[in-house]
Amino acid sequence: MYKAPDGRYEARDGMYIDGAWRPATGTDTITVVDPADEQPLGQVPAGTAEDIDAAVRAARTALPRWAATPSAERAALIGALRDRLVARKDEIAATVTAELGAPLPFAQAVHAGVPIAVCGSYAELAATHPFEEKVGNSTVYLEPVGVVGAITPWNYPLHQIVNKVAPALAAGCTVVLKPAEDTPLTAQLFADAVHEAGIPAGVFNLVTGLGPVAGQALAEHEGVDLVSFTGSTAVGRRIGATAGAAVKRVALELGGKSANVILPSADLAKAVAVGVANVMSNSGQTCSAWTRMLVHTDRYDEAVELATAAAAKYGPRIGPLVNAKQQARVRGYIEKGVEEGARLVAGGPEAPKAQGYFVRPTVFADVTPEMTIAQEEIFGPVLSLIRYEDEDDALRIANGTVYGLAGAVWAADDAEAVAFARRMDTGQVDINGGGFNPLAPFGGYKQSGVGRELGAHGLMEYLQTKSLQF
Ligand code: TXE
Repeated sequence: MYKAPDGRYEARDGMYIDGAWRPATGTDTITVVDPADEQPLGQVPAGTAEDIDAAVRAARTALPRWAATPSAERAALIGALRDRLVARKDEIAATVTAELGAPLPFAQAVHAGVPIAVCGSYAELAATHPFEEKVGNSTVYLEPVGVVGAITPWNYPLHQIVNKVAPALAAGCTVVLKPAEDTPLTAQLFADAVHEAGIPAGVFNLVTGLGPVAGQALAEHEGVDLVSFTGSTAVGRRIGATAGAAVKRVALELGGKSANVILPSADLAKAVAVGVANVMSNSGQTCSAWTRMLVHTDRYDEAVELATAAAAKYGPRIGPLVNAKQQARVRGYIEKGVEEGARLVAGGPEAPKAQGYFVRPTVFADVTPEMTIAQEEIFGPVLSLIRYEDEDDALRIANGTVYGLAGAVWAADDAEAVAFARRMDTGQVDINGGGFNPLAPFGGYKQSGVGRELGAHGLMEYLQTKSLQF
């Protein structure tokens, strides 16, 4: 009935709680589907509030000992976890390819490679970060916040888990993870890697399940001290409100509508090529994607031509979207763009294949800043080219959405691009192409969220301060 494993992780029928796989308390299951051909891959249990409660209790019991474990020992265990992920790299890539639909080379390089680098960075940070500092006549201790409830989405299954779990463990927190229902196999594989690394029982716990059931139970549980959520703005708002009412810490990584600003002095061909690749990568399912390309009016037509040609070349290499709901949503946005008067120059709303949740790589020209496709997160392979008259106009457009997660600026020299980037209301900007840095803080201004992930700033999310005066 299920597709053959083909190197990927096979679904497990259980929850990883208190250091062992245990049967779920309920009988409901979630069927995991390959979005490239709509074939079922297996079933995982749909957790209940009872499963969440058991996991939170295990995490609370494990907390005092883990918090008191010397940071060098915690660092060694996070390093061992990284080594287990390295050993299972091909299996991770095959699993993400199966349940998310990502092309295998991309899954190997990005979906497996980047979280391994992030996990390694936290093994190092746990060993080197000062958890104690002197300020005048005080000693300030950085102590773990406590039990973390981590709720993750499907778009980068392993990144989203490692970005939360690695800094939490480095800080001395214990964790209950509720991963996305579309990609639970990667999460189960991760739980096995935690176990193989020898991380003590109860420090990391996994409950698979539905958002409104298991996710909500975790977000509302009074035994959780910090909720770290990545996902939609609608759910993030609710989780933020619940955490606020309970006066508990919260980290929210939500949507984006990032601007790729090409200043008149830039190398246009390079900026457009990298910009198109950025939006099409992961089939557009990236919260930090540069979905709005801002081009000076004098070079606009040339940019449209370049982007159209680049998108046309993309077709065969792009994977499907994660599920039928996302496919319908993205196609709806493409229809909306046409209705509102944007000019379709590549792709379109028609599905390119009868089977699988594919969407065509799509480029819109003549997009104005107030159109729906220029304001709302589409989460698919859809690029909007917007024209600007001068730098102030470009800045007004770049800052003219409710979001502020990422972005890019291109200019003849870095200093010119930096001057512009400093005026953008956004958390991360690539200058003339930039390049991923696992130590650079990532997170949003405005409605893109609260808090930061990655590097020392990501670690701080899981720490609280205690100062002793002498
Ligand atoms: O997100 P959800 P969906 C955006 C993107 C996408 C849209 C919808 O625009 O098109 O969100 O995606 C859990 N209490 N992003 O519907 O529902 C859920 O089980 C507690 C941006 O998949 O927010 C999953 O684990 N938890 C984004 C997680 O929340 C709940 C990545 C995310 O799912 C819950 C993904 C509840 N009531 C989508 N309801 C990014 N920022 O990277 C759901 N969940």
